[in-house]
Amino acid sequence: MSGNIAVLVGGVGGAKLASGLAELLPPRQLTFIVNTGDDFWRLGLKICPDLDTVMYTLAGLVDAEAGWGVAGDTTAALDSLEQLYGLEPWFRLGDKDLATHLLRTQLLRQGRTLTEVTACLRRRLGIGATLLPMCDADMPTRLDSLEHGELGFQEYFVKRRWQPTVRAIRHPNSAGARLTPAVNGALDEADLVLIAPSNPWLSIGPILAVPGMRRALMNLSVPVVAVTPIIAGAAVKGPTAKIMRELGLPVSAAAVAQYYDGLINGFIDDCRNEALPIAGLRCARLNTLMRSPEDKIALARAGLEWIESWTT
Ligand code: FO1
Repeated sequence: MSGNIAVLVGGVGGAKLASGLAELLPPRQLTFIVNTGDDFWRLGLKICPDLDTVMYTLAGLVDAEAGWGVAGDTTAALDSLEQLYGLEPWFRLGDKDLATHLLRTQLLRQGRTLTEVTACLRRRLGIGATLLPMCDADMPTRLDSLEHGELGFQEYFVKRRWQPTVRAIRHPNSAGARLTPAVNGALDEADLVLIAPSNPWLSIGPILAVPGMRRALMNLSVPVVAVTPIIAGAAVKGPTAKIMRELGLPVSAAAVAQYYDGLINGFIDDCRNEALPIAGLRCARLNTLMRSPEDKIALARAGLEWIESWTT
């Protein structure tokens, strides 16, 4: 695939496809537009989980088992906070991971934007692909739960292990967010936009909620293709299927394609799902279950070849 590819991506699932693409394509062709709705301040540090998952994955540093944090990390600082000061360590910050949060927080406090800070971090890690936060403003995802009312993302996802029943997902600060020149430029220069198999409602939804993002995508004249996060009626990992049920949706790839309706003109479904007859939507049926580095590369290659088959 020649040309520039912009990828909308959230956490763990999306990072797998990101690494497959990065193995396949020259880094200058790749721009990842990453969800920052999971971001929050912890111990005075700005934590950006999805940016860090993609960054650590592309740098070969990620704890592949967990899908986040740094492989082989220790928790001496966190253990001291608990043992010396009684701090409940519900959010596990590793010692090596802390280096990222310390430097990012310092650079932000110097007045740099999250876009500038992210560029600095990924360059120092030797990552050639471009990594962009979906916006520079804080735009935290909030969830209305049946049992506990409104929850912050990490309280829902980590502290309460995504068990609360989700009634609605909100982005209360979206009015203060704007498309950055970097995101606008990446979309303008894209020859293809991919929506990675991240949680559509929790990870891609916040990106689409940035004012102007949907319009920018709809104005593109290049393919916009989503990859299913649902395989055989279930999510590979995390609360996607549970949230779909709680939002009253069928747990199906078709419901995901419907969520992206109007934004996408192609859909990469999984070969294990039953056929996905959606009028006007080109659909491929590939192995989207990425259990090994080879699977990630194979999906990236097969997906790009399929897209090329109807665009050149
Ligand atoms: N996820 C967990 O389930 N437990 C944790 O303690 C945890 C800590 C953590 C620290 C830094 C970071 O970048 C991510 C971390 N995550 C943790 C993952 C994170 O909550 C999720 O990856 C995203 O927010 C959802 O995609």
